[in-house]
Amino acid sequence: QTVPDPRLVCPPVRVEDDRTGLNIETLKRAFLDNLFYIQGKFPDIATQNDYYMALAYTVRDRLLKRWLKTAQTYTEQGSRTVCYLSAEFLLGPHLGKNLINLGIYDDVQQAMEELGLDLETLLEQEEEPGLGNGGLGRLAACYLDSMATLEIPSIGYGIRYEYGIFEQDIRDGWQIERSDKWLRSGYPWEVPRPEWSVPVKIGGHTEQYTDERGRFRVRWVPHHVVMGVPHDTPLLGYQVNTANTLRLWRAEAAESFDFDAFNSGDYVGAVHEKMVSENISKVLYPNDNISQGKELRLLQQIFFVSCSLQDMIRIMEGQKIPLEKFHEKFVVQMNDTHPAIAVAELMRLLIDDHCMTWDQAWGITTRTFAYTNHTLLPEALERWPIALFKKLLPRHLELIYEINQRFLDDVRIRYPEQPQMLSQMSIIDESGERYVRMAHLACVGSMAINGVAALHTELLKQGVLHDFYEMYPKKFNNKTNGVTPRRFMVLSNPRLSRAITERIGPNWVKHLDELKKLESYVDDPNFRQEFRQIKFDIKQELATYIQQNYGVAINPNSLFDIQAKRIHEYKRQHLNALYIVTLYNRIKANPNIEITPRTFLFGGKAAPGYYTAKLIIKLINAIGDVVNRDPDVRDRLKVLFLKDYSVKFAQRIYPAADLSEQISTAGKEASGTGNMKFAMNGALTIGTLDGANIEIREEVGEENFFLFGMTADEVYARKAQGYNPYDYYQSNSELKLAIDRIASGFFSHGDRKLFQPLLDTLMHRDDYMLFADYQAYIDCQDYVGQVFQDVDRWTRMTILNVARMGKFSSDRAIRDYCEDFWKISPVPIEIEEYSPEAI
Ligand code: CBF
Repeated sequence: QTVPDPRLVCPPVRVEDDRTGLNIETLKRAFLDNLFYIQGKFPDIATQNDYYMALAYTVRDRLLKRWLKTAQTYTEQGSRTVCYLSAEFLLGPHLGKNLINLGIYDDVQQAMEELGLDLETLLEQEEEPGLGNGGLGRLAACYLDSMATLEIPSIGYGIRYEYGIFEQDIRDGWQIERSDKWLRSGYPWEVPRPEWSVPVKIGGHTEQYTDERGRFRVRWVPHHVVMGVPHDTPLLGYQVNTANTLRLWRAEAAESFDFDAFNSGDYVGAVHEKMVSENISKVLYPNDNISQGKELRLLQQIFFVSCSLQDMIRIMEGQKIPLEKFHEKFVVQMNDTHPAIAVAELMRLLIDDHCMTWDQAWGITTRTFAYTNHTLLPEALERWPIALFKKLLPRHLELIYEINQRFLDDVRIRYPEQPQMLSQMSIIDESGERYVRMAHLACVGSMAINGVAALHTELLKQGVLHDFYEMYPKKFNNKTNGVTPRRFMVLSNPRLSRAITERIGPNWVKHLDELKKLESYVDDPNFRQEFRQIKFDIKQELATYIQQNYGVAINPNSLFDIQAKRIHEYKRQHLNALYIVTLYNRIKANPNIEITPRTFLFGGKAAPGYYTAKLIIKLINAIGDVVNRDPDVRDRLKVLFLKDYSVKFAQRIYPAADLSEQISTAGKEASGTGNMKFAMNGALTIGTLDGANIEIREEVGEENFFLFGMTADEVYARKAQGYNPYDYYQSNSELKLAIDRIASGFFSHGDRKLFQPLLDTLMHRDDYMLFADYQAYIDCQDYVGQVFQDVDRWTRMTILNVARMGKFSSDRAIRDYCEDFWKISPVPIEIEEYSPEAI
């Protein structure tokens, strides 16, 4: 062991100065300092964005001490670490969350006020890193928050897309996409680490050779090499000193300039390779639950996976841990199959670069990885054409063939009389054009496989992954999703959070089960009154926002019925639309009919190439245009599509909802997490027995949940019987009227063709069985309307929903992962002067 040069040993972290101090005066001084020295502005010419940046740097400074101390502690202790590999992290804005987690939200608000600034306005300035599509990416972000809060050593690894999820605009009712330039005004939360860049090989061919010790080896001669440059973001836990790392990779050309081409006059050619390489991290694929099979996407996957695994090896080398202990040092969680190439890449690194034998490498690999499946939808299951694999990843293909051959030998032994099992389970799909099945690779290479809600895991075991379940039953387990209450309650709904803390104390923020204590306040008139008032005020704020931004007046006393999520046929936004048309038809037939006033709000993005989803957006807007201005409706119904749904906007929407629409066809939504966020904020759910809805209903009580529709088993049975949606259309007069009104061009300025593709699909195929569930949904919605009129009953139901949501904290989910198969315990980080305060 060499003794470090004393001049190079870091001094202990200093306490309470302008970069670390948390009192109001210090915060103000630090803020003005950053405005001057980082933004280069005097206060009188600074923009709101300058102020936001100065504040962000002030907060970042306070994270850095904790972050460096965390890294130092993990290094010293050689801590076992979770590496969460995800192609998406939908982080949402950092500033507010960091203020909450540092426990300085109110002080910073006051500091800003004393400087004549409004914290809310500054928070609004932040461009969120939209590096994900929806539930899967947001789940990854919630899990990183929980891991830091629970003091679990972890690194999130992903891609630093230059353009995240597109910005959505609505023009003439249609979705328009605009590129998301989230980095345009600067991103203060990250620290680039070019010194830890790593090379990633692409293309080329392999060669066999014998090394100096006479061993048979394979060498991969790539067509070219791309560099991955890490950009780190510290992620602080809630009122702890732990700040873990999110490490996102940016692609860079290995050589920025081809001098030969330049010198021979080919100026454009000289930067060609640079452009091609940098394209890898240029843009997030905007598809949720759809795999398009594009070459660039496969490049993105190998790029971030290879960078991340090489980084883990570098960390081990730095900590002088022998590589044989890789699986003891790291557990690598694969967020869906997007990182599943990691199984082959780790084998390659261990065998080709680190001279391990096959058996040694396979032993390590299969004790390192775990795989979370997030969907049953066939169109989302990833498979890559062999030809593409061979072109981009020739060495990986060889390794996959070898993994497959050995795996199929096991299958043969296990099922000697069932040769069909070989083709069914093979990692290579040979039924037509040959493909690599990524889910099969993930299952074979992992020690644990989980679904994300109880039903989903059961359906995986019975369906898509049934053969693997039979072969490896012990690998399978369920981990119902959860969400972080710090962002989705404390930050997004401060008034409700304060009201809760006043009753039951502050511990619920870290131990969400404690919300149970609220049950004893369910009959307390003061609490009920305050609970109602909070909801009303938030609805009124949203109404003002809508008036200002959409020019539509909505009634804050009406029932706010909200469906906010990606637009997808299986999520059935169009079933919701059919109810709106049904209500409208009833009003037209009898303008004096008694109905509960409702405001229907929708939000969500459609994949740019998903025509039907875009047509559903158009339909909602078209219905809104007519309903919102029909005098017969007399403001009893309002329909609005709120554009550019994002994490920031979601935080505003959840607290304003009375009713949360979770109406997917049973068996299609793996879990859902919006369902949890709405319910935590006191919305009641109308939903099917799908995904985590089932568990939410179990927790909150069936009398506090509006259930309708077929079960997953009934869906399969109805399909097997031969489902004919047209029969429903003909036999249900309200359904027929609704469809006919849309078909007549009533909502489309007389254009009968516009919605015909959507209606034809419904009437003749209806893959997602809207018609079969229509009547149950209508009846249930009518019942919701009645219950809403009974204010006491409704309030009671909403309080009980909040009180019983403890299970759905991402802290619970992370604890389950830790105990079950990550086998990781907390590593507390000591920083002397920090004393956590209650919120
Ligand atoms: O598990 C997180 C979420 O992932 C999805 O969004 C996905 O992209 N596969 C699912 O559709 C959700 O049901 C699930 O909650």
